[in-house]
Amino acid sequence: MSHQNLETLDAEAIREEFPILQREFDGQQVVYLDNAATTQTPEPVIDAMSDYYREYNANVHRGIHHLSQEASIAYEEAHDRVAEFIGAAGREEVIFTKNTTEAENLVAYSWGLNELGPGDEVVLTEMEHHASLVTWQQIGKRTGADVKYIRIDEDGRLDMDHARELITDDTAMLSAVHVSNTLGTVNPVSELVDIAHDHDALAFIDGAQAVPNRPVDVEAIDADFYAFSGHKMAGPTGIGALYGKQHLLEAMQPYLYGGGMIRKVTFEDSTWDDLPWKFEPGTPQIAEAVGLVAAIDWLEDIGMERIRTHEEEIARYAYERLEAEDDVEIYGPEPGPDRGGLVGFNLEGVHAHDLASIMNDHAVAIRAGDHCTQPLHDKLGVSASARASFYVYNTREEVDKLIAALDDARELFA
Ligand code: C6P
Repeated sequence: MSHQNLETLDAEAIREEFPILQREFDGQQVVYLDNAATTQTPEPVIDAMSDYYREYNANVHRGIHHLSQEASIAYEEAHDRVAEFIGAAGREEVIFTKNTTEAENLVAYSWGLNELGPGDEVVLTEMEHHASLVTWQQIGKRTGADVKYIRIDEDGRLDMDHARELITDDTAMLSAVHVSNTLGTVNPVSELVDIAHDHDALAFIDGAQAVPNRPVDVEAIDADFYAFSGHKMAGPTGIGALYGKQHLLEAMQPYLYGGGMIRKVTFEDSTWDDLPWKFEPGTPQIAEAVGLVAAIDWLEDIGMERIRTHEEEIARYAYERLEAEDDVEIYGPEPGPDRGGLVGFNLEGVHAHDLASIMNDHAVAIRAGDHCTQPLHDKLGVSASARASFYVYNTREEVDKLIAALDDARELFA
């Protein structure tokens, strides 16, 4: 199905490409509002992966038979497609990882363990996901580097004056989320990267919640590293990507060792293959790479700008409906260009887990908990929050179902 002839995004038509969205629980069609955790998969992506297993499944890089050649070409070219999608110079700058978390660890272990020491500082934000927060915290403990956090203000935006204060010549690495998975805040990442570069620090941007739903150009942002996950962008689980500037990746030690990443091995020593293979040891995620390419093709056919607009609209509608409820507290900035497609909130007197459970009785899937941002929840003064997160296929009617279910929660718990 081509989406190009539609002036605005037609969520109803798009839904038809997702068999899972037709599922019913107790006679109610599922309302899937947990897209920041993982998105659903459209037929073309499922078909691409199934075609791979039906038609050209083989190991890559090492075979000279037809099947291996086809699989190798598909796998290698997947790097080119991802590079093009995010504005990287070429496949050398795109390393496939398991997910965003592994991409964070790759840089933290490969670069951080070797380059950081006492006196160095790693600057994070208070809204970091545990994927970067826990990782850099541990690397800090092992290297003696200090970890500092840029404050958020009352609206859930970064305090940029504090950022300018905190990032100094002692800063070696800045790591920041592009879009917060808890507050929905879209951070001014180019500005953050510029501040880091003014002090000769490197900048890692966590794009897990950005790449799925807005155009991202890593060169325009000028990030040194940028990471995202396939499963949050209509693609498969098990694959994510780390973008890194070529000269930095070239200077870094491999993170994992084994076959497929070496050039020459003797009993005494080994040398490494070219980028990106140097960072991709062992049999990689071949079917998943094929699925990721299909997801990118599918998203680009809709248009990333239209996806952003749609998400902003749905999130604005959800925000306004929730804001109209006196007993609902919403976290993060007001709707606008610096708020992404999710709304985190709490209903007074009802624990977020109980709320999610009531929603589930209505087949409305939301997430409740700390969303892997425990320190941020401490800062907000709550142990958990509920979160509705949207994607291309969500509609206003689905938001209405979420709002309607609030009454049940009040009756039962408040
Ligand atoms: N956030 C959520 O429900 P992985 O799990 O490696 O694909 O992504 C980790 C990650 C990193 N950064 C951000 C900003 C994220 O939101 C996530 C994943 C999910 O919010 C699971 S906690």
